[in-house]
Amino acid sequence: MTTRRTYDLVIAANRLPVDRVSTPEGSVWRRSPGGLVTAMDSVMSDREGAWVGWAGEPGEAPAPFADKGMWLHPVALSAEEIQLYYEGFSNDTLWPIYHDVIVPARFHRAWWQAYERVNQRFAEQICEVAAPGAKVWVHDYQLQLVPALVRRLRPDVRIGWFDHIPFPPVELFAQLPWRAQILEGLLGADYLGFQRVADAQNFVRACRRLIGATTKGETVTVADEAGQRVVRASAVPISIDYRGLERLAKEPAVQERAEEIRHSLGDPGVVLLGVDRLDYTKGIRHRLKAYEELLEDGVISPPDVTFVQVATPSRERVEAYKELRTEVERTVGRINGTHSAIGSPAVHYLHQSYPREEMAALFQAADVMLVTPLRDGMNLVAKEYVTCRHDDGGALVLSEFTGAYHELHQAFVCNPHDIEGLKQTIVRAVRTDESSRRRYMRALRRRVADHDVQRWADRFLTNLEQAPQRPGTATASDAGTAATTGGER
Ligand code: GDG
Repeated sequence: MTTRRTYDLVIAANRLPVDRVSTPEGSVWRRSPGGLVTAMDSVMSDREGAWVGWAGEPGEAPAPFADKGMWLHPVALSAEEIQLYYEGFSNDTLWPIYHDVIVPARFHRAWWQAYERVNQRFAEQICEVAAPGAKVWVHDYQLQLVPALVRRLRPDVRIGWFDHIPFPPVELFAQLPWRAQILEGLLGADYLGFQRVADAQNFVRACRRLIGATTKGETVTVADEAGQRVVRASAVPISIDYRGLERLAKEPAVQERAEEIRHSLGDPGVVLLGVDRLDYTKGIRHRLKAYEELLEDGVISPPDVTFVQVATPSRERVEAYKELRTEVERTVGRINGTHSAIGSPAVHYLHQSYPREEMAALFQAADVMLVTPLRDGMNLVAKEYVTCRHDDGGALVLSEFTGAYHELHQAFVCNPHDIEGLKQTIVRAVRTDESSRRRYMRALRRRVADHDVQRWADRFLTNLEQAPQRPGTATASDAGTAATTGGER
């Protein structure tokens, strides 16, 4: 019998950080793009640990394997579970509820049951690779039951959970038929990290109002078989690998590519850029509407101005995403039909995904970056854009409904629901004098440089280590806050 290796740090996320790709030499594992992977990659580069997650294909899980110094432990999901747990409960129930119900949430008991089943499987596999007393770091809305399930199996480990998306106000969260189970699942953790202070407060309030928990400042007191425990919930906003990305953006090949992109766009005076997963939360429709009206009003026009929209394919089997794609593509077609000239389209719409180098070049080619989500946990694209502008050029238009808005104060701030206001903000970003724009960009870059992803991970892990476990050991920030009990119902 072989002894299984265990780890002091275990990451658990819905997806492993790799995708299987076919090459002429056979299939190989490649790092997958996306915010969480990019963030955790640089965090794990100087730590040893295991990562538990789904490998991206239905059916039996591949055998665990090592990759870039990390032990990857795949969790199996059947085709039916992908449909019920991932596309259904995670992306068609939780995602809309947690993003202000921009589209209606759908509730199905079979989706919930699959969610429970898959969370249980994740918990069991985490426990297989966690060393005694290990730190277990669970990520995101797909795995909210995992903290309590792990605690039941392994009371010796320290459990943290980080919420990459917003945590909704109690009035919206209360719609969830399984709201109590989700809160109890999360309260299995020692520490819960959120993007914004308001998200942490929404969680604490939901515990008080919906399950009658006793709360005090950032803490919730939980009673279990072992007595009373205190769970802390606070804001630790995620960031990016500033130094790594800046280094990439400074590479001569990337800078040459940025010039080449501008040239192939016809060397316009102003390049506007949007980069998003094709998701209804990202405000792409509102952005296109504002742009179309600016063209109609004659305020801007091609070939002097052009707009590049990268819309990375996402969740293509979920109905709301299919409808969004149809609508966005119809709108782009209409704008181009009316406002393009031969050789100078008004909108360059790219429903594709690109390598990191190309993204860095695009960011450098863009005079104005449009980040206009209706709701977004953080939005890493905003931070990536300013990081790539080592020339202090460019301007960032940023929605106040992103987590990034709470950090990037020198952006051109917009409310994307207010189309008139959004139009004015875009024009202001284009017309503001260069020296002011450079001053804003320098300040934005400083913020991201000082609050990069390594700092985020250190803060999360320190909070996890220091999380109080018994009443009376709450952190200093709670001093003087009156206790509130479940009476608010
Ligand atoms: C969730 C939350 C939160 C996109 N297209 C390509 C590509 N990307 C990369 C971006 C960025 C990431 O994907 C997207 O991250 P965002 O933060 O903007 O948005 P979500 O995917 O919705 O992420 C969000 C995040 O989790 C982290 O906590 O900020 O609020 O919704 O890194 O650059 N990368 C490459 N090619 C593409 O075509 N290489």
